[in-house]
Amino acid sequence: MIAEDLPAEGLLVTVAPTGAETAKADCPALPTTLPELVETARACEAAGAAMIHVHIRDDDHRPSLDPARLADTVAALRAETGLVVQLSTGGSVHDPLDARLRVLDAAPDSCSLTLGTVNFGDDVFLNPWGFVCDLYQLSQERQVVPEFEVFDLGQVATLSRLLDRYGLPYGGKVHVDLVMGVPGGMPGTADALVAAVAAFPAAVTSWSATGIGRTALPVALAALSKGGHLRVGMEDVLTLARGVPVTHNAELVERAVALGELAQRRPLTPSQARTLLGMA
Ligand code: KMH
Ligand code: ZN
Repeated sequence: MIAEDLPAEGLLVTVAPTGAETAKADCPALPTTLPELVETARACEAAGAAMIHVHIRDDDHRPSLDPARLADTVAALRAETGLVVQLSTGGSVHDPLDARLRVLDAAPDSCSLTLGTVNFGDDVFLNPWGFVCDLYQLSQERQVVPEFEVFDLGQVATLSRLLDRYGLPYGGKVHVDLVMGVPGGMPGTADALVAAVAAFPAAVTSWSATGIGRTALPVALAALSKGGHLRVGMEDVLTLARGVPVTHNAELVERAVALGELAQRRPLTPSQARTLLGMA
């Protein structure tokens, strides 16, 4: 593939349409089946998304890391969209570490890689240092581009430690996603975002941010004002405003694109996103 020039004002919009935390019974609009996910991905690509962060569900709509299902999902998204396909290695808080490592067997373009353990509401999202190192080295070996998920400020220091020990990711770019406003992690505020961005190692080449729930808008606006990119989707946000439920992930992508337009940023195409992330 020929590397495309990247416009300075380009905005990477990533959609995280499903997650592992919301029950289908509580939110029928959540895409939990493969046909629903593909339809969502197509609509979100048309609305301006360039990457999709994927969690899959089983036939009962429960979170799953089933290897065959993951491979089928990657194949279907590649066949039906041009989106950069990122599989979650975070899974749900109940998934064992070895199953999370096996996600890379599905050969996605990208994988999430969380840089440390964090309280996650009443649960614990476990990411011990040894696991972070194993997952990182596996991503290098399998030529999968990691997206470094940061839930708390100390995890930025862990990114420096990881890069110092094992070098750059496959593709040579370092892309970070700030996940803000999780009960147990850093708050979804402009102040916390500025502190995290200021602490990034020099090797970081791009970053996005997402705010959980009602922190979505303050985080998105702060990210745009600091030159960051946006992750949106029903993994993190289920209402557009108080009492106004999201009925389709594309609504959140459209809102991200509209916010970007106000900030004079234009959505990157999937092909431009591949250049940004070191995949081209
Ligand atoms: N579901 C959370 C426990 C990721 O996808 O890598 C973790 C999560 C992060 O969503
Ligand atoms: Zn996720």
